[in-house]
Amino acid sequence: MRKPLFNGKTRWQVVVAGLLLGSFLLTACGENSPSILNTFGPVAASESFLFYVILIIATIIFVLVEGALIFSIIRYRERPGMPNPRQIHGNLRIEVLWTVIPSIILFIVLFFTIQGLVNVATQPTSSNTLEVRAVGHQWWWEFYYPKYNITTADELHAPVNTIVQVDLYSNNVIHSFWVPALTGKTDVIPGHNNMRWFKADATGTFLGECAEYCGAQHAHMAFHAVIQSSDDFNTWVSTQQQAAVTPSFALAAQGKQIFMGQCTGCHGIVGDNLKGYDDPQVKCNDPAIACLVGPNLTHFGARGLIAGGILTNNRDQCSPGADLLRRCHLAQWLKDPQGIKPGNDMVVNLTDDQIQALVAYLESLN
Ligand code: HEC
Ligand SMILES: [Cu+2]
Repeated sequence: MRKPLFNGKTRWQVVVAGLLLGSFLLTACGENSPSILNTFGPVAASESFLFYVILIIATIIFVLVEGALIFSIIRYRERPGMPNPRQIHGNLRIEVLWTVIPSIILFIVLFFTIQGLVNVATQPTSSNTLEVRAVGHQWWWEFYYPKYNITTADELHAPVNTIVQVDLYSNNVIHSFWVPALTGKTDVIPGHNNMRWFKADATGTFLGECAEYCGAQHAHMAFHAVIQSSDDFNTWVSTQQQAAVTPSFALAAQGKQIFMGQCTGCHGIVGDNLKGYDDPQVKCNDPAIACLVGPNLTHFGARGLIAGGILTNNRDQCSPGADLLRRCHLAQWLKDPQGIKPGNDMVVNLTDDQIQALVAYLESLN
């Protein structure tokens, strides 16, 4: 007799280890992680519909085929003294059937696929389409609104129930624009300006990510799609159109001075080193213009994320104090951007006092 692969005790150990390892498969199912199946707009909905169509068809085929296989293995297994089964090689009827049936099934899948492609590709014409240019940098997203002439980073704001046309630009490597709850991935290719549209059915903040490997910090190139009521969106736009506020207290004024001395090589603040959003350096997506390396910080204090979402902007923890570096993410970023996001383009060397002042200034920029 053959020896069993595992004896009783080891078999249990294998089962337990298998269950524990298998549970890793489910660890990505956190409540807050975005899912292509939990959709908030027609583009993502049509993509997840296609997923279900294929899943259902594939499941039916799997059950039928595997069922027939298992049935045959058991029912027609070899028993002592059984003759050879009847040979059906070259049976025309069976050959035709198992060519025609799969073809029909594939045509059904093709039909839904083409329908989905058309749905996703055809941007509905609407008089109040919002145009946004999304620029993929290494490693953060910049959003420029041609109609309003404003630029921001890390947050794509848009009104609910509005067609949003996203023009995709890169002047470096290929990125991919993806907001799982709102729209599937579209490549962002240097020199080839792709376009993606979406519409959100509900207000809320949805996570976006870069979906094409673009370098060491590719995984930290996230953004928020902030979907607002049209009133809230209009308020946001008019706030963004303002120049940065003048510092209202001494520490912030000191921060502004440090910004002017050490940060303007890479960052812009309208009212400080930029005259307005008309400044050519703002329209960074035009490859003909040598643009600024870092995000526009004019209204940094109002943003929720820092540097492609590697940190949240927890400004309520950023009031001045001795333990600032322990509480405030912005202070941590300014202290050691290379430690937090190795390889990114920001290199600074600041004293803790300078950080206090810069945090006071930047977080005051609503
Ligand atoms: C050599 C260029 C460079 C210099 C100098 C520089 N930065 Fe940056 N900064 C960047 C880049 C690039 C990023 C984005 C990094 C990323 O996400 O990969 C960034 C990100 C930031 C962010 C996060 C912005 C956001 O919207 O996510 C803040 C805040 C910031 N820098 C502040 C400063 C301050 C204050 C100074 C001056 C003391 C400074 N930086 C100097 C290049 C620079
Ligand atoms: Cu990227």
